[in-house]
Amino acid sequence: MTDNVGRWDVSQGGGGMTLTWDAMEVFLATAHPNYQILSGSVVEDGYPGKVYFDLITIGDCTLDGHDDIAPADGDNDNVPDDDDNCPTTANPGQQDNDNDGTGDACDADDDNDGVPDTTDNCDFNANPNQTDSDNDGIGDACDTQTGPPTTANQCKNGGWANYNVPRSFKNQGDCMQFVNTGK
Ligand SMILES: [Ca+2]
Ligand SMILES: [Ca+2]
Ligand SMILES: [Ca+2]
Ligand SMILES: [Ca+2]
Repeated sequence: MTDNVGRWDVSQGGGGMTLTWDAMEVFLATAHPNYQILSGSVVEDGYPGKVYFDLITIGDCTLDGHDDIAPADGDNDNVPDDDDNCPTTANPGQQDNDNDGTGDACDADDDNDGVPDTTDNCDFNANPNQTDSDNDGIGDACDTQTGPPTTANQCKNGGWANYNVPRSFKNQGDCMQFVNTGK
């Protein structure tokens, strides 16, 4: 991770430093040997005896004011707690199917349909009615293969349209014909 740092007061390095990029590198490398300086530039802020260093990019740290503070990351997934949609569950990808701000890894209802993931027959497709026309445990909303119908009732009330296995049906009669004849 890299973080852009707006200002870094180098007067604390002993004051009166030579105002060169090389000197800045030496100062930062001494004060923070674990940090890799990726790029930067020197600016003069106009205060006598003080020099500020603008727009430093430093690897693997955040510099906050005059202190280096690594952001808290309770689950060690490299997403700081403040930005993490599951701060106590490692989820580096931060996937959030329903965009409710709670990551899939810690969201008990990933599609916000009111049916908890533990019982939802389509936990990434909102289907509060849980309709499962072919009773295979996969809801119609996410079932790529629904069928075949086995009873006439399954064809009625528009049910025929739910099926695509072994084929789609043109209408209720077509569906009932399949139930009765297998064709
Ligand atoms: Ca984290
Ligand atoms: Ca979510
Ligand atoms: Ca759900
Ligand atoms: Ca199904």
